[in-house]
Amino acid sequence: MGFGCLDRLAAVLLTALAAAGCADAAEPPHGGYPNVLFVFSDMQRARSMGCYGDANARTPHLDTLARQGARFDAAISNTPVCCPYRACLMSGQYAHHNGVMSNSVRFRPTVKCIAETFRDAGYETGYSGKWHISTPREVGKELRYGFPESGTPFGLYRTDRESANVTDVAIKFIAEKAGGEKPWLLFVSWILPHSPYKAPVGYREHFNKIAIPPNVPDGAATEYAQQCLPDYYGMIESLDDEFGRLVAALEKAGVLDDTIVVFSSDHGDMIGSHGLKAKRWPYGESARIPLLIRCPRSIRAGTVIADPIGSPDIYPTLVGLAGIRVPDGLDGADFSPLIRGESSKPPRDYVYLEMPYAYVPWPGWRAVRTRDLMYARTVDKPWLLFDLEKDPWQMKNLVDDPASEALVKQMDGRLAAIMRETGDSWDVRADGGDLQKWLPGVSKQQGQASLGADWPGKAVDRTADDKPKGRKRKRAHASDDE
Ligand SMILES: [Ca+2]
Repeated sequence: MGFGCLDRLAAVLLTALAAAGCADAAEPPHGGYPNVLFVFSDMQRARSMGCYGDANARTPHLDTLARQGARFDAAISNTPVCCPYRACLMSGQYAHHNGVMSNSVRFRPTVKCIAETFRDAGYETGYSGKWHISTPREVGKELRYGFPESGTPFGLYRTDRESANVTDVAIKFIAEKAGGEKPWLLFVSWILPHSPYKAPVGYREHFNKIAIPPNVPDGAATEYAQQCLPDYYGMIESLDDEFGRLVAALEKAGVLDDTIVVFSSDHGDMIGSHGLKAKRWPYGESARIPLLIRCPRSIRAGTVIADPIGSPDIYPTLVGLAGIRVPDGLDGADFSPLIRGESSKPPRDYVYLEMPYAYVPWPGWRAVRTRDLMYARTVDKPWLLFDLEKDPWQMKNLVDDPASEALVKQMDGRLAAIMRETGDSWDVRADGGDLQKWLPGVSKQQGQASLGADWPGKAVDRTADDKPKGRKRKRAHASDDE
């Protein structure tokens, strides 16, 4: 029996007792349906916060959230770049099922989206901040799939990096809904700590002494990390302050303990690790994200979950935590029994990652992340295998190690089976968006990827015959890689 069931039963009993003059008004509101506040940043890797063991970070509010709730140590962005993550989050579907396999590709979910499910269960919904799927450029107007069609539009993304504006909208929503008849679902989407690396005034100065991660090679990569990281951590500290304001608003409204509070991010950022920049890589700095969930009515404080969980799992898990029936047809799984401690076994013991367009030769890379291993391949060959228990910084690639030959073969077979089961293939294609920018050899590849390290796309000599056929070349929409 979950949060919703228990609390609704308690609510019914307490309401009956109250009617008989036997109880005060301490019952859970809304028949036991909790509010849901989902807060996420942009480009924040898991190892960027105190609660994830990063001594560089100053994140007291988020560390408190982790202490009071559940911390996921292997939360993975399945397709670690902006629009694909958001499409997975909204639909609970893999990129090759919802259509968004790169940025600015049209969102085509074939299921009810998360806000539609909550709305149809009686929730009010709200969204503040960066949206970035189904934008006016793609479909003529901004489609919100169950969220009200208002809020900070994507158009402000280029100019409005003021997290406080996004927080203010959310605080207003929380205050307005306090004491209302319906529970609510609110998403808060900050753009920081996305590049350009520029912390709000007064924050960079807190990070003059930064420990550079051991997987950043000497030379250009280290210089790049030294230059970027103080601002990166400064932006994250500023978000922590904003997060503190949200928690204070919940307390002021008297709904903190009646609200499932989540913090996460859409993907990480390499910032020099392995000699690379940006995201779209399967490495931990790019694909591993923070995921914290506080819900004192059903989640024990200090819960730590080592099992991998992916972006499409968030939707069914939040629905499950709220006590609403999970819709059919989602790729994601409901982890709520695991989080509540009702089950010791995760609903799935791996996360499947797919990146059809970026850096490596068309059609990209695929990967599988288990609790202890990360394995990735390109269409041509096995690429990366890391033993995460022994090698958390992913510095010893075992893929060509003769002693790991059997393990490589086993993981490769497993990845091929997952691809078949999920209906993915190396021939999956999407039209439009920014896809052409990610062909090996074009300026996007050259400008964003490498700080001198070898990477699979670098040495590829593409001929005209290799290029995807049947697609009209056109100017891509995005001017940056969000
Ligand atoms: Ca992003």
